[in-house]
Amino acid sequence: MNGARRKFFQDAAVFGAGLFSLGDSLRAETPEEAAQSPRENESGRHHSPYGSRGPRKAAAPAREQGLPMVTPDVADLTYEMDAGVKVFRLVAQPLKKKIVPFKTIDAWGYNGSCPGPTIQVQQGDRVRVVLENRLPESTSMHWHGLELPIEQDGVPYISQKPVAPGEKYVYEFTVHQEGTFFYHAHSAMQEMMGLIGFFVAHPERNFKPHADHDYGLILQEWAVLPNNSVPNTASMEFNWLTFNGVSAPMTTPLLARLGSRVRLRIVNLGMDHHPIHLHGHQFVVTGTEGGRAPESTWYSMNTVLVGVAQARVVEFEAKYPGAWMIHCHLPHHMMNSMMDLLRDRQIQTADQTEARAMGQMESLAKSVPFEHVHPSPIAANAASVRGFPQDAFQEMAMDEVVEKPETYGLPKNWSAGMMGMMTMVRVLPDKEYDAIMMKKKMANVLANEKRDVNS
Ligand SMILES: [Cu+2]
Repeated sequence: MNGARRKFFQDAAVFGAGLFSLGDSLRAETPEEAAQSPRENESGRHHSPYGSRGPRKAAAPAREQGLPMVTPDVADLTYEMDAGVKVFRLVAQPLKKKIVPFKTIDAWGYNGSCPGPTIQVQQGDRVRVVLENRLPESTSMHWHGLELPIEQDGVPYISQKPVAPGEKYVYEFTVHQEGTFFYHAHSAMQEMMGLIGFFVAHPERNFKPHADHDYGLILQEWAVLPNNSVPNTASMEFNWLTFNGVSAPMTTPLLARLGSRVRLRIVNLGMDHHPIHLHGHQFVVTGTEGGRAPESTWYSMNTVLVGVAQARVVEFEAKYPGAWMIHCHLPHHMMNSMMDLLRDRQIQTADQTEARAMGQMESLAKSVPFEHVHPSPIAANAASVRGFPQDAFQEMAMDEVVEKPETYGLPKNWSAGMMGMMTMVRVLPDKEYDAIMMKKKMANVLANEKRDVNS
């Protein structure tokens, strides 16, 4: 029994003997292994990208099993094996997507998820994807960055007939590359409705240096006017910015053990390029949408511009404990749309110091349907200062509303500082890291029990 494993059992004991009635599945993993497990789907079951039967035994023994990527707030897509082919199923469909606690939009996605569930395969795999179209219009699927036969490229009329509503279409190809790719509908407006997902191909041989954590973020932007729930895909301006389909503070923090090496893959499918900034650490770009970048090209930075249709893979040593922001640095992309709360009201004057305008700002902030606070103090003479308010009523702390194991232990009102295209990497010493992993396990167990009771 190694140290981490022993530690796990010590922590487990703190949670009481009841834990040990939970079965072998809970005990099967060390926290480290759990951290490397792919996220669970809605039903709470684990789904390895290598399938429930483990890595394919028939595969060439030279292939090394990679560390699965975790896509916070998005599940992995499971597959079935059919004569050596990994078979995935994607259903394109309209769905409701809650992007923050006070905003749900009518997006389009796959399998009830927007962005769609993450596909993870290994270099060399033969892959089949059965696409079913439950959209009200024709669609097709493009495999962005993959080198495959033209018949599989997913461009309507050029390489295939459009997939009509109610129809299925089968794509099949061999993945000879490694890298961070994505799948998306090859129709501009459908892309802007959310029809995108990760397609990650793990290398046959693991890269060096070894990464301890592997996370993925999909950048999207939405134009949803007040009183509306349908994104305006014709807009050139965007008021909602999301990582993996949610805006901060709903984004689930990334967890990293202090001293570990973190890989972060970022892909962008919107109308803007996003400078993604990491606090407190330096990273190197180790890959692009074309695959691994040679080490001779790596140099230190802390902001990487992720252009439209690009993928950037960065890696860093999680050296310093703390909750470190990861966010787009465009100022308007670090905000949620307070204007959305205006509903039928509008600020009727350009003079923001006017009492009525301020009153409206304040009252719209109060109109959200959950408990929150504006924790920052305001000067007694604030109303007489030109330019006020700026962020005063925007920063709404809603810690309880967005609470989850990954937010455990954050300072009070942490959520007031989190908006828009923003998340954080929590670099945690062993004790805190293990405690949160334990909380995650407990939450999963409870969810599974609830499901079993209901079924
Ligand atoms: Cu941005």
